[in-house]
Amino acid sequence: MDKRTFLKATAITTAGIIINPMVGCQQTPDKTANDNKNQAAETSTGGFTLPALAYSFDALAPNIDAQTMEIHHDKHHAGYVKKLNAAVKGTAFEGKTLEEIIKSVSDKDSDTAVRNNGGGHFNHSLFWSVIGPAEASGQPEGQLADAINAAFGDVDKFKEAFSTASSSVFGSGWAWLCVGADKKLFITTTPNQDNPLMASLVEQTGTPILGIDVWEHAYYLNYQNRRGDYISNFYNVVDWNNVSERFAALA
Ligand code: MN3
Repeated sequence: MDKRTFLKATAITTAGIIINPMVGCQQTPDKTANDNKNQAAETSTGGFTLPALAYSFDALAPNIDAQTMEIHHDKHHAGYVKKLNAAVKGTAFEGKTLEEIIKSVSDKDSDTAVRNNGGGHFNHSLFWSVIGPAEASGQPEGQLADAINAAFGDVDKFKEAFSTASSSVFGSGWAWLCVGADKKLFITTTPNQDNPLMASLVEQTGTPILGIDVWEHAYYLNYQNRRGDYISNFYNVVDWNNVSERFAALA
């Protein structure tokens, strides 16, 4: 499928959710102001939808292959969205925004489905928007570059620390670059589909501005057991403009 066909095919799923994960997300050509309005209405009634990718499935190859992108987005992420909609029905979460849900889930058994699928929807929405074609990847600049230098020494040292954190996740989970309440950057990891905004579940609460999915489904088709290679190639497709916008929005 070429890019044009892809965009057309996915336009009907365009979500443009109006919370953090999509800040600065590139819009597809088919996107209209009306989509935003519809999404706001849907979000307020718990009708969460799968956000379209701003690039084609093969746009990140060879760093992330097309088949992985397609299955990851169309099957895994779509599954979280569907199950989240079912899970919130008739609960106190119904009618809340995704961010409100993420911030308020607890470790109670009754929250498990919302925690896993709400986290899955939030985390993947963020993930698709902080990655993109390698040729547009860029480097951290401006305020974000200053904050990275202050927190980690320099960009290479940040990457080293982020890679170490990503590699250390046992089983399925995520590594994150977060902004804390003090506006300083820190790196953390979460198991499964937990997120650093889940204040009652994590040791250090923060707003993620970059995340890497280290579930095997994110890399296994191309990299098999070589998680380390997937992590090193991830930096080739980080959309630093998006990450910088996220940081600037919080500063
Ligand atoms: Mn995933």
